[in-house]
Amino acid sequence: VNIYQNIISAKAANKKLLAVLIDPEKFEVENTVSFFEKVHQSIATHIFVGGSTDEKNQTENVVSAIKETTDLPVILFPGDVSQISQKADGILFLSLLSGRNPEYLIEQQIKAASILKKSDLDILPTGYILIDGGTKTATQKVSNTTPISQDNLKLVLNTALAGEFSGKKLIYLEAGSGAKISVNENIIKAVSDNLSIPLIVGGGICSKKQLDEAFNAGADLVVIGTAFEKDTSFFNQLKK
Ligand code: 1GP
Repeated sequence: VNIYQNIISAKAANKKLLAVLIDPEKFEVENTVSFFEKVHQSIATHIFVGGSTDEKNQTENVVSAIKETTDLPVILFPGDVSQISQKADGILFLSLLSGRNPEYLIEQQIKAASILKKSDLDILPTGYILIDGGTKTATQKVSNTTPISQDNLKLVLNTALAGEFSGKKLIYLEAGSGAKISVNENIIKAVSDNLSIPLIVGGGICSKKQLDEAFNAGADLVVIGTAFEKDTSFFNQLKK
């Protein structure tokens, strides 16, 4: 299965995609089966695994448990090079384009290159754009970069376009995990109207209404983590 081709086909068919984000530091592996029973009854189409940090190196264990439990594509969303598991299906190869920290623009990517060259992971070059979500998120702290204000639509748009022109295959607008304010609909619409590659949106989305708003504004794939971590009954509102 080619993960990117599936995303492109879904976009062409206007089929919206939902990724459940699993943070290896917080996920309890013993709950994998019951968690995925709920995932499978929902409209979720992808599983993302990652976090800003993974201090106990749980990624490998968590990915193994997930792969034993689901046929949904499992895509790494790594905070750094230590979070690469060969057991996943693909990886968001992220460049933090909103920041000016070379570590997350190119250094981590160079450190990952030889590992990825030997792997079978589908590599998805992704322009990652951190937007101010109203609170200092882990992404902001760990990357030591400043997010773009939601008022600076022009900068968000130009950053996304620069990503596309540099050859990124996806653009990810990120308000940060647990953001108070998710990426606003005007930004999603403007970026989506101007991009020809698929648009991922995440951070602070915790209701069906917000999910639909993000989709209607033009997000092709929405990522939700915290809302499922807090209460798995949220899956009941997202039944197929
Ligand atoms: C964070 O975009 C993802 O990287 C999801 O954010 O945890 O707030 O859903 P939440």
